[in-house]
Amino acid sequence: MGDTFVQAKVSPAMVRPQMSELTKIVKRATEEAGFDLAGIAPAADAAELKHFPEWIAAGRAGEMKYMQALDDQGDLKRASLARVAPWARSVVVCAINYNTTNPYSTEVHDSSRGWISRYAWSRDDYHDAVLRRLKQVEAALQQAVPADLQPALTTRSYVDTGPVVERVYAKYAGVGWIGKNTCIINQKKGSWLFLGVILTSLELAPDTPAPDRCGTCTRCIEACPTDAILAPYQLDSNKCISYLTIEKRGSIPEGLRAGMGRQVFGCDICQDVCPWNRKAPASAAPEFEPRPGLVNPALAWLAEMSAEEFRDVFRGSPIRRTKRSGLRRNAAVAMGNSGNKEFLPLLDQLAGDEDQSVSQCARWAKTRLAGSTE
Ligand code: B12
Ligand code: SF4
Ligand code: SF4
Repeated sequence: MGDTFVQAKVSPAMVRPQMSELTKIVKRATEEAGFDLAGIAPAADAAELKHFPEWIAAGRAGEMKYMQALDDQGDLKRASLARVAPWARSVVVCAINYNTTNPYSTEVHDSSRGWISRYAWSRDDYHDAVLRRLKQVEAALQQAVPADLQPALTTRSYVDTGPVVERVYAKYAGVGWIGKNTCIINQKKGSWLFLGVILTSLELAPDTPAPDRCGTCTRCIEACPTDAILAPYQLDSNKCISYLTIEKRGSIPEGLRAGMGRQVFGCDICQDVCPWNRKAPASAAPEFEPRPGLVNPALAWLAEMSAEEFRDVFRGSPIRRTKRSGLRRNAAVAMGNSGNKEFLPLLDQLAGDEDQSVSQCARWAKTRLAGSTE
């Protein structure tokens, strides 16, 4: 969750002479920690942030309450870093590639199988994998600061949960541009990147913002099955399959179920079709290698998973976020969209499930499948 911090007594004049030396040390530390990309952004409020309150006001965050967290003055925490962390002078933005040499969701067509998004196959939850590395960089930064300045130094590391719209700072740190699908894309690495940020009271030398290289392309907007990308750079979470399969609790709005296809956790489509991911390199980090069975998983396996098996298979995995209930609900929807009538007996069984969100989606899936001509 976002925090509000008291301004630390740091005198920018005191640190400026060491700025370039410290910047070099930080950059080296990000490499040593295993990040693929890193850059420095000023902690100022960037122009893109003015869209954030509009986005919240339009209800685009759906039920994600943490996105709507307010500070003591009643303002949205994430709308202004200058307000919520006035002591911060620089944001160190780090990115790590999580891509592996496995197919894209747009390349697999077995109707008995579903899709778990690429980022969630890994052995470690990315929050842990990224935070561990950020802490290493943070420690190097703290060590590099002269002893007399250390009492005035404040640093905070975040992956997702800080009061920071990470992609905006990633752009200004030169890590990548914000694509029309709203993801950060790097010219060499593509967009299979996790981001992490370190806020610091130090003034470090900022990088140049990454230029937008989407050009006239609109592939992601056209490929999105639920029309969740309302316009370039504008995503409605309520319609996004990633939100529906991971964040949405209870049942899934009926009108959106058909568009979900066979996605059971997250969605990669708007990145799979992006030309900048055509030659995306594989990650060097071993912890992003997939767990067995998660690349293009069997839908029946997921739908029939006992509580015990769910615990075993997904121990320490980001998939725990949707819980067993969410995963089985999503698998039921996916079976309904599969056109594969072999799922009818299993859906019959799930239609009587004690979990309402599962039984509701299974009943819908049965009807859809029975009427399917595939
Ligand atoms: C909430 C959230 C979601 C939500 C909402 C996504 C969204 N687009 O906002 C949901 C659940 C849908 C989601 C899905 C995914 N997420 Co997410 N998510 C977040 C989180 C926690 C906050 C994002 C946020 O603040 N959104 C608010 C909106 C307003 O911001 P935005 O869409 O980025 O919009 C900015 C720009 O578009 C900009 N803008 C720029 N130019 C223009 C021009 C105009 C005209 C306008 C209007 C706006 C505009 O304005 C906005 C800022 O105010 C971040 C972590 C973090 N703390 O930042 C991770 C994060 C963005 N997610 C991430 C990932 C990996 C994903 C998924 C790929 C997971 C998956 N495979 O299912 C999908 C991708 C879907 C997509 N196309 O974005 C990564 C992205 C890495 C990257 N390369 O960009 C992040 C950074 C997590 C991390 N630490 O690595 N996510
Ligand atoms: S993640 Fe999927 S549903 Fe969400 S915007 Fe991208 S293609 Fe659309
Ligand atoms: S698919 Fe095209 S428009 Fe969409 S993010 Fe990639 S380059 Fe940009």
